[in-house]
Amino acid sequence: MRPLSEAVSQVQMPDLEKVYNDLENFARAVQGVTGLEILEEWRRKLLGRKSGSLARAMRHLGDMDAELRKTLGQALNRAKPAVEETIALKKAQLEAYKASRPAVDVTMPGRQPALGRVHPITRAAREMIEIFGRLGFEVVEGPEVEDEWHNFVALNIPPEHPARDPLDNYYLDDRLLLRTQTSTVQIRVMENRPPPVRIIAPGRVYRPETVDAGHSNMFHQLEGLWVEQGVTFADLKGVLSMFARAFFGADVRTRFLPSYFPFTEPSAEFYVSCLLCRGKGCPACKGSGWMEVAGCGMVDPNVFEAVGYDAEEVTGFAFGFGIERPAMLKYGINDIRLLFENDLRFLRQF
Ligand code: 2NL
Repeated sequence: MRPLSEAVSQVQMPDLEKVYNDLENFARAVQGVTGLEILEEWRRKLLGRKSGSLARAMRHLGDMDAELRKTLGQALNRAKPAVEETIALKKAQLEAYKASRPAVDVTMPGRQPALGRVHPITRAAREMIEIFGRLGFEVVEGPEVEDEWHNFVALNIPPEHPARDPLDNYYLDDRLLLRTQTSTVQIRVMENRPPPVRIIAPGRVYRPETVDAGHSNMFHQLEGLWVEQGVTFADLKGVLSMFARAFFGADVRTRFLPSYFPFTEPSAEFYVSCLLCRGKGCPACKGSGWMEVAGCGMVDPNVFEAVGYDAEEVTGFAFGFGIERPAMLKYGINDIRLLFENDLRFLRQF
């Protein structure tokens, strides 16, 4: 720095105040420079060919008398290499630091990972699975693209049955369709292992429905099947009643009304006391105090025959819950479409 301050003292001329100030400021600031870009700015400011302060000062020399020109010229000529040397030293220093600095600062606090959530349908399904698990039911899964045998024929749904109408199903070609219930999975299990079976089949099912607040053309079902020697309708009532108390609350009431399904005989609809009005009657239960949550019944002997089980040897019951409606009632969701739009503002609430 000595040659620079010497130079600075020698260019101290009133009409060349700027170069003096710039050089002095540079001399003061250079130790504290932390970036190559700032150093480059200084270089341009002082040494730039056209508008650097040294070059500007030089251009004044011609206007001065000989002696002043000589003194000043010498001072400016000495200042130039002094500035260059100082910049070069600082540059080397900054580059050395940059090269030696570790690439990762291990002392920096970590980034908070964005945690996802469990979708309300998944949450409801898991709760249902957990409860049936305690009752000894095993979870099975199967394909969503099915053939007519597993979706209809084996379930005792004959070719003329309205459920097979092409307008009520998503057929992919004349053989395959998207399954309309998860019974297909239970048929596959019975085809592949001998009784007893005690299984539940949760999963997506598809029906061409007009979508509104209460209907979706894709929804979730959880079907159950218990086949064993001596299983009765009383077992069915016991299992579904225990499930309802565990899932909806200990004080929920239950009832079974006669119904019809091609794959069960006898068949019933399973109701729980309305979860919103606790049975008093409200718009959600259409004033009845009851909500239907499942269909059920004793497995039809024709189904056993289709899968190769001996209907004289075993009996069984089956049931089918939708997952959306119980989930919506439990978590206070009033439009089924919210469940499938994947709007984070909705999903973050669970
Ligand atoms: C409903 C009706 C039900 C079944 C599903 C079933 C499965 C086999 C054999 C016999 Cl492998 N039945 N499943 C039985 C009765 C009703 O679901 O309305 N679900 C929402």
